[in-house]
Amino acid sequence: MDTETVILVIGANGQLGSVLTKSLQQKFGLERVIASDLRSIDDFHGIFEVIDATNRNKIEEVVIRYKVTQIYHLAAILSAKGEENPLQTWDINMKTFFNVLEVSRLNQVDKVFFPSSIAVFGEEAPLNDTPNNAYLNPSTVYGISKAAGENWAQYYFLKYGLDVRSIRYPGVIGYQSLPGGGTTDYAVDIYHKAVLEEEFSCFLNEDATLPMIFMDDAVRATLELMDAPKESVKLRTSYNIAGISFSPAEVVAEIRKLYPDFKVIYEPDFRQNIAESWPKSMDDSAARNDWGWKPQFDLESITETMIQKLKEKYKKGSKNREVLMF
Ligand code: AKB
Repeated sequence: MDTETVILVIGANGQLGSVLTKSLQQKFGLERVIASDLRSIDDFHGIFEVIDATNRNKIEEVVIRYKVTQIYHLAAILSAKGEENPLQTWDINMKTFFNVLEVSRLNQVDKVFFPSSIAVFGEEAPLNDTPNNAYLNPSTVYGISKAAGENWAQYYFLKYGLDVRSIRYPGVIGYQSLPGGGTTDYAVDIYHKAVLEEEFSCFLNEDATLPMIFMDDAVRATLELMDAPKESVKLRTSYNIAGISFSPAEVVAEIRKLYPDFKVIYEPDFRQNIAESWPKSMDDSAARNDWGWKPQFDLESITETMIQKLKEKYKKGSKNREVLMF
């Protein structure tokens, strides 16, 4: 391990950011990871800085103060929420990324992580086993910002030698934290409802198959990509990664093995249209070949783990989902 590594996580309160931050703390030590977000968290264990990533000076001040060598930029407005105010979504998603790129370039940050998404694909891409280099015509402003971000990542690598690395995440499923504003969020919410023995209203159709990944796999993929030798990272836009693909009906069938009376009603809204424009499954052979990616969790193991962990959490805590964030 590089003894000088100091990591700044931007968006550390988010669904992926909160779990990734803990993994980075375990790997590098509490004093080597600076978590940041718009608001601080009570009883956060480790170093926390309040950063609004639209403020370049604030990012730069923290980077200089802590001698940051790596930035994980996880702040973004996601696909569904982003459609409420497209221009603001574009502005925030792009401005924050440009700030990270510029601060990194000007302050000799060694590596940057930029999360992309299956949302970069649209109607023109093959629906099944979507290849890494499929045509990108995203249907959401979030997807457009991610597709543009991937190209800017490559631009900064080619023009300035900035080592930006990126993954196109499927929907991430984890018990540790809650997603917010995405089209794949139902796949986390459904487990909470099952454990609480409440009816679930699904905003997608029962056959809306989407690529998904378990949190442990998503975090491991991120750390493995960031650890890979520079010459192995051949794609400087972004890597497809696949976990599993399933529809709401398939996850319901799996949950009913444990909760036979689990009730679901389907009330598709505008998010169904977004889901229809996305791939059903991803070809992740480039990630497998270049840096050895391999998922470990299937729908059965995800369901067992989600239900067991959420049961423990709800037994310990209150029924208020928000208190389950940490
Ligand atoms: C979303 O649904 O917007 C995200 C994503 C797939 O990027 N979870």
